Amino acid sequence: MIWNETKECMSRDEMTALQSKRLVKLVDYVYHNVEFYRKKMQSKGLLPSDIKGIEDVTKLPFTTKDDLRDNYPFGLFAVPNSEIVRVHASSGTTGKATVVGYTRRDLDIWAECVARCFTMAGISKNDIMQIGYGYGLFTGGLGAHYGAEKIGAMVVPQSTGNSKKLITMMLDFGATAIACTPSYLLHIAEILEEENLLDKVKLKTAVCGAEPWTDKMRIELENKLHIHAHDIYGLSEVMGPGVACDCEFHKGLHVCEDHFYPEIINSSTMQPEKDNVLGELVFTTFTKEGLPLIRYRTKDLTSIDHTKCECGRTSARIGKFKGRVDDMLIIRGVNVFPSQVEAALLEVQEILPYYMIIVDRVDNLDTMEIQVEVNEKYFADEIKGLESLTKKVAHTVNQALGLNAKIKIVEPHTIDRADGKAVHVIDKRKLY
Ligand code: DLL
Repeated sequence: MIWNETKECMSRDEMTALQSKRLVKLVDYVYHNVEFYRKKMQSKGLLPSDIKGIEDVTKLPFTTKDDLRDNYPFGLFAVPNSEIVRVHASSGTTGKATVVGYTRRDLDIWAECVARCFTMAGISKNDIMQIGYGYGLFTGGLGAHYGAEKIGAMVVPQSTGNSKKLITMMLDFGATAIACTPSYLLHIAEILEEENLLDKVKLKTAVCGAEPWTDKMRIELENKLHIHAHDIYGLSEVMGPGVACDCEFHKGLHVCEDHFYPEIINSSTMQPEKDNVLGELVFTTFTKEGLPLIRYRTKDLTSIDHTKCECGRTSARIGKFKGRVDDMLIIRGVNVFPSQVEAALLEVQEILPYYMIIVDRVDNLDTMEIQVEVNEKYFADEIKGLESLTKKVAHTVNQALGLNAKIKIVEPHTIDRADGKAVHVIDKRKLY
């Protein structure tokens, strides 16, 4: 069985009719079950009956990550906690997590969407699939896992952090498919090459996402490992992986449009953009019960194309991502906001709030160095204590971000004072 190909191959008119029906139902649902949306709609003088079809979506208010944070942890849930069977979380702009909740039906739909993406990438029940995304609060591991199980693949829940074991099992089990971040797969490919193991690999397909990557990087991975590599997109607020994926033609990522309505807006005017014009991607979730979202601003920059794809699918396609509207960095698949780093640094009294985050990619793995100024008082008489201060800062940053960073303590007044908007990040990776 091909997962929901029938739905994906609906004509545009049929899709629009389904989306209209689902939007009307969704608006009624959130109005009656989420105080936040009821108030937002009331403040715009909107009633559910004002939304008659998908063409009315632009009348609805936007939702942002800040809204989720302000309603931390469960304030935007539309069902009682007893109906939520799982939560995930990702970083918020100030260090407070963004918590997302799923009902049993949400999890079923999520698995179906991921199964659809993996099927699009050519994966089937005959595959042995390693899941190399982190399992835990991050949606990557468990999200990919249940999608792969749904299509009946033999799933190896590898998670991240032990490349050696992953490679051993890849070879011993004869793994034919893998899901992980593209940079992690490049890292794995590099090790395989160094150890002369490339010809022992049975891998045929990789489904990579959670971070931006270029077509050039895809082709490099494909050539090195002799595989087909596909791009999978998603975000925890909307669901997790499986919101969109590219087919064998790699001409954009097909959106699971019957569940997630994509819009591209101009983030200055907040008005919708036409097809093929770059703007901010916005999603409305049609079928989510636990955390339904109306016009969620992803901050991801891309464009949309509603024409039929060469593969025959009629679903809207979003282009490869061109960056973000905000300053979020994605480092080894982990979302990092400079403000989180700043908040962590401010906890250490010996240092000053002047810092620079330098991100690079070494051996295909992201690295992060944080240069931070030490307080003059400590610098003068505590040079010998710098090592322990470095450790202290590293620990504080690790606790806040869940990531290791190299800390470099520098003398007072080393870091440039900004004339205008402070620059806190130097990103040396060539991702876009
Ligand atoms: O990264 C979900 C995911 C897991 C997607 C595994 C794909 C595979 P978050 O941690 O909430 O969720 O981060 C979401 O990551 O807004 C994008 O900026 C970025 N992102 C995700 N997939 C892609 C991709 C997961 N294929 C944020 N290309 C999003 C570019 C991506 N950026």
